Amino acid sequence: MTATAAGWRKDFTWGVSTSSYQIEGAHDEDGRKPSIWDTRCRIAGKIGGGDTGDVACDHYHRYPEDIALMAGLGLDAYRFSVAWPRVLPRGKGAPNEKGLAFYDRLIDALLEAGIEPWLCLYHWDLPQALHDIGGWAVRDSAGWFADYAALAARRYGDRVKKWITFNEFAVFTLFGYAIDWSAPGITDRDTHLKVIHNVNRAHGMGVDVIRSLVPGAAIGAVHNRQAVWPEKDTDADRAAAALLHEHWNLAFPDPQLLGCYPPILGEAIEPYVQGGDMAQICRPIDFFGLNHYGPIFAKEEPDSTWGFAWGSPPDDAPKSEIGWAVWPDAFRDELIDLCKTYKLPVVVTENGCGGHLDAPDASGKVHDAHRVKYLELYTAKMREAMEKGADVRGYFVWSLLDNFEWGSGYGPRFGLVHVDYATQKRTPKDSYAWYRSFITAAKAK
Ligand code: IFM
Repeated sequence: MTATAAGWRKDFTWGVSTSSYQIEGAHDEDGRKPSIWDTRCRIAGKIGGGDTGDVACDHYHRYPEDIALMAGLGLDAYRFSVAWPRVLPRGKGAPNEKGLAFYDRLIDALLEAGIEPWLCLYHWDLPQALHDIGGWAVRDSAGWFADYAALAARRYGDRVKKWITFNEFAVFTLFGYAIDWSAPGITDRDTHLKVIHNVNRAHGMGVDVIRSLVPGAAIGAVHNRQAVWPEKDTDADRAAAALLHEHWNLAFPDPQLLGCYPPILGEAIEPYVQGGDMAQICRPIDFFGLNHYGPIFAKEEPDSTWGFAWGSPPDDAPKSEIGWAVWPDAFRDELIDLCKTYKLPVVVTENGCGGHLDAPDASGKVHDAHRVKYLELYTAKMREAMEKGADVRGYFVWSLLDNFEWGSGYGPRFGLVHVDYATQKRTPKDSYAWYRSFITAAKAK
């Protein structure tokens, strides 16, 4: 089904996304133990401003206020992630009842507000205890993940019907195991290859577990996908872009949905693939979660783990305040291409605009015209893609709140709601009002 000229499809899902480590805080409360991000935040020089997620947006205590903000938007759904080290402090073994109970409260309050919970199992906060015994680099990790998925499915499956195994496989594996931009900060080709394969196996095992334990579940995986273009029009940068494209766009969706690795990576990963693995990875799912912001650029970098590095967008390309290319046509093209390639309904699980200048003015208002403009452009292109046949079923803005932006700390702000980190005061921005009106209009037609 596609969008008609008269309006958005009636069952289209409008939502916002967040993740556990970026908003919850309460890092050592009620039995939670460290994740690899808590560890990274304690290494000097790794995070902008020396920031940590210790307190973040204090969502652990303020979730009722945050749900009221969601309700004020008129949302259908909220995508959040469970912090693995909150519910299984050592990653496996004894669950933590107090941690599990937090997500009970969150889910119940969402349902009471008429907002459907979309639960993501992994948004990068691997329990440190599991990393200490090998983490994603060892084959056992897929089983640890499946056991964690079973715990969550048994506990929440009566109320949660939308399940996501992982968020942005390529980002946390590439940045964490090949480029030292994310936890755990390893830069080793073989480790990276093992991690890619084990995370793919974990996804497949997680899908099976959720399918068997949650009747009526719709299961998806969230991939970041965007065009990868060479920084310069040279053979070397074109080769860098081709390799980054495999890592960024294909290393996870292809094995999970087509049953094979892309060619260059496939050859490198072969030594780690055992009999039966590919069938275990390629399990039927219900939707493709797309996180998309704008195209990325690659350049040759012989001294790096894979021979490529991040390039810069052309000087004259439109960019967000944080320097990311703003290219709405590429979003439309990606949506169309995705639907053709993987033949699954697509849900845009993240799209949004980062800035570092959002701040309340003298009257206390936050005028983020740059974000309103971005969202207008991107939703219009999503609509165009749907008119051209892309089967898009939902759209989630990243993010409800300004939050902890990983290695950049609290500098970049992506929220529809401004957070004053000193006082935890929430102030809806102009983009919040825009999204509320947009949703109201989309539902009215
Ligand atoms: O903050 C991140 C999120 O955790 C994953 N997707 C991109 C966002 C903005 O960088």
